[in-house]
Amino acid sequence: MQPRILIIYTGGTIGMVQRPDDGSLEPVNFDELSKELPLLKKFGYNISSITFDPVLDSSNIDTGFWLKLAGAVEQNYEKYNGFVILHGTDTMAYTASALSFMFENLDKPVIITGAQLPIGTLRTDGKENLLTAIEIAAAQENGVPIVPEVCIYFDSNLYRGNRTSKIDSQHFFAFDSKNYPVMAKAGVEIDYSREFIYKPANKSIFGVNYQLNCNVVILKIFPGIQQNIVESILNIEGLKGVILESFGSGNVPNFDWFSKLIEKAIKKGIIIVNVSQCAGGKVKMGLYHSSIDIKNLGVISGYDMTTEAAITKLMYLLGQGISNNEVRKYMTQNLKGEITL
Ligand code: ASN
Repeated sequence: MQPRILIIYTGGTIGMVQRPDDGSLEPVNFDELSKELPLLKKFGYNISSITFDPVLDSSNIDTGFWLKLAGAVEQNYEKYNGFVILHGTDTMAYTASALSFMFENLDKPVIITGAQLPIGTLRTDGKENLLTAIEIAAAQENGVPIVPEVCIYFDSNLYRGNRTSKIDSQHFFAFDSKNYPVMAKAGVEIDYSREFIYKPANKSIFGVNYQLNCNVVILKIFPGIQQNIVESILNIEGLKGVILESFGSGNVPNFDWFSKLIEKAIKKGIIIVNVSQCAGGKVKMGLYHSSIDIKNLGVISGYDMTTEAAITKLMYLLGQGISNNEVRKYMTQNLKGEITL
């Protein structure tokens, strides 16, 4: 039987054209986009598509968009062998991370891709990205999908979605995954690194968890950060969780005022997770004296999680109506391959 693939087009540069009035790029619908791709028929797959209304520059997405996207996969889950999501690159890593936590018992490929140049332009990267993403979404071995994960495919590389960050806005090599190996490389053949691909252990029913809590913030530390700024952030009404983007292996200024503000926030029940500003490596609180205080105060280590994975995981866990202790516990456990412990 022909593989059945659903393309979900949400927007992004891949489907953009220049506005006649000011020359800026904005997304158009999938009919326009598919005019550029008569090649799709050559696959011999059964390919259907749905287009989001409105199509979006991915800078405009919010958690409502994730619910809608996850819902589109859920409604069509049984009918298709794999899914390709066309998405803007700017927030693609956040969406990939969020979906990885929202999906339960995923056993089919969900491959997210997009482009740095619109598909209608001559030198576009969108054609290769889309065509290979479709091939990966359809790839099976003995009737079983090769990549049953939420992934980002971009510029010849297949990445685990929740390990990926956007690292370049100008070049086709727009994404990287410093702390987890590439899961497939597309050259003459698509070369899968099977040892790095998740294999679902038991067959449970696929579902989506739609509960997210957005009362979270990312606090990036920098030399010169002021007490009143940190104080204001940590006192935001209703704040439940903070991703603290620290230096190097988890270091922060060990000024007295800083430690006191962290202590007060944790005592109020705010969960603080330490991730590094470095793209590679991991948080090791206590390695340097400059992270001992926050460790003792109860800041949680995010180990080698990306900021994108950490913030979406925190939204997901805080949405589950579980105790703070449980949120803290699961934050430091590997839920969807997002963390190396
Ligand atoms: N601004 C665009 C977006 O994220 C960038 C892109 O897709 N390359 O929608």
